[in-house]
Order: sequence, then C-alpha cells, then structure tokens
Amino acid sequence: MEPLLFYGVPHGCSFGAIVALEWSGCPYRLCRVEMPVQTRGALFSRINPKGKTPALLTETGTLLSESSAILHHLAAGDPARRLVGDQGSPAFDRVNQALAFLNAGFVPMFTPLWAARYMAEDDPARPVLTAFGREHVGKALDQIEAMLEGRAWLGGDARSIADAYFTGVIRWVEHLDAARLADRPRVQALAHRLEDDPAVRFAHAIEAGEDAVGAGGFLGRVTLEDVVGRLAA
Ligand SMILES: N[C@@H](CCC(=O)N[C@@H](CS)C(=O)NCC(=O)O)C(=O)O
Repeated sequence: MEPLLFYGVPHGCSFGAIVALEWSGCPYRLCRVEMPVQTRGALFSRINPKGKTPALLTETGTLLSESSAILHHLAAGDPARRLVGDQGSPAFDRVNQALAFLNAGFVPMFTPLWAARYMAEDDPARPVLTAFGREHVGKALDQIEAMLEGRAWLGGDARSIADAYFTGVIRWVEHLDAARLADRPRVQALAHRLEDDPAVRFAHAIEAGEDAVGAGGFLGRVTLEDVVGRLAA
C-alpha cells in the first residue's frame, strides 16, 4: 500500500509534507482535513488522537504523527536519501538541525499571533499577544537568516525535507503580518525561489482543491470517511 498523507487546510504546516512527497518521487495518496472542524472531530481522532495534521498512514499501515517524524519517514523511503543524506553524516545533521529549529524554534513563535487572529477586535490581550508574537517570530527569522549564510538551502548545498517544511510555514509571516521578510534577504530569496518550484505550485493547487498535476507520484485523493471506514473494517 502506498502512503497516505492527511493534510490540513487552510494554511496547514502539512503543506511541506506534500512538497516532500513530490520531491521524493514515491507513489502516494492524499486526504484533505478541514481545520478545526474535522481535526477536532471523532473521525480524525482515529487517525491522530492529538487532533493535528499532518498525519501519515505508512506503507505498512502504521499511523504516524508529528511533522519531523513524517518528513524523516518520507525521506527514508528514497533509497538515494536525496532529501536528508545518510544518518550520522554531517549533511544529515545539518538538515536535521535546520528541521528541528523550524519545528521547535520557529513555528511555536506564531502561536500568540494565531491566538490574536481569532480574538475579538477589542480584546485587550490582542495587542499584547501580537507584539509578543512579532518580537519572537522576528528573532527566529534572524536566526534562520544567519543559518542561511553561505548556503543555498537550509541544510547546505542540496534541497531537503527542511526546505520542504519551510515552504508550509514561511507563508505565515505574511498571512499573520508577523514581520518584514525584506529585512531578511536570504530567507526572502529562499522563499521566493521555492514558490517557483513545481512541487510547491502543486501543493498550492491541492490546497485550493484544483486539478493538480504533479511529478507522477500522486495517485489521487481519498476522503476521511473512506479511510476511517476501511481502517474499521
Ligand atoms: N507538533 C505537530 C503540530 C502540528 C500542528 O500544530 N498542526 C496544526 C496545523 S499547522 C493543526 O493540525 N491544527 C488543527 C487544530 O488545532 O485543530 C507537528 O509538528 O506536526
């Protein structure tokens, strides 16, 4: 069985896992999950009891959650290890370090901004959370800018699962008006370069529910109801 990725819309960090699947060239299917209605519902809790996307039903029928675990699983499926390098090598360590920073040091800095986004306009906590979120997203962006010194990609000379994950979360900077990307020219250049990548264009089309033509690995869409029904059978 080919892997099945559960991706969340709108604006999910799971976008990066779609990009990684396209880059990997492996066959796969996709299941769309509406956030927060479906992520917090009974059906999806059978897939990931934490109620978060991405989730992956692997080729052996195991359910996997957490972006880093999923991205590493996808990278390991490529015998040439093009998206991560060999475990224990300096290249692998650089990719893993960049991915860990994005997942644990960058993405959580947006939490106050997401919270502020859904608050009443006149809630006194709103400007406090907004200022706090902007400060910390800005600091994390400065650290990514430093990481990119002398590198074409987050992990070094070659694109990797860290860059794939980056595509899904860097867009939050603009969406949440968190910081000025123009003040971090290396981050901005990488973001712009990736926007032109066919896998990124494909992932946008998938999120938009449009007909999407990928590199060949995409085998089609499955509904959450169908997957959960089949798991229960
Ligand atoms: N630690 C998880 C967090 C994933 C996560 O926060 N996913 C969000 C979208 S980016 C989600 O599914 N939210 C749905 C909800 O909270 O209802 C990971 O890194 O994969």
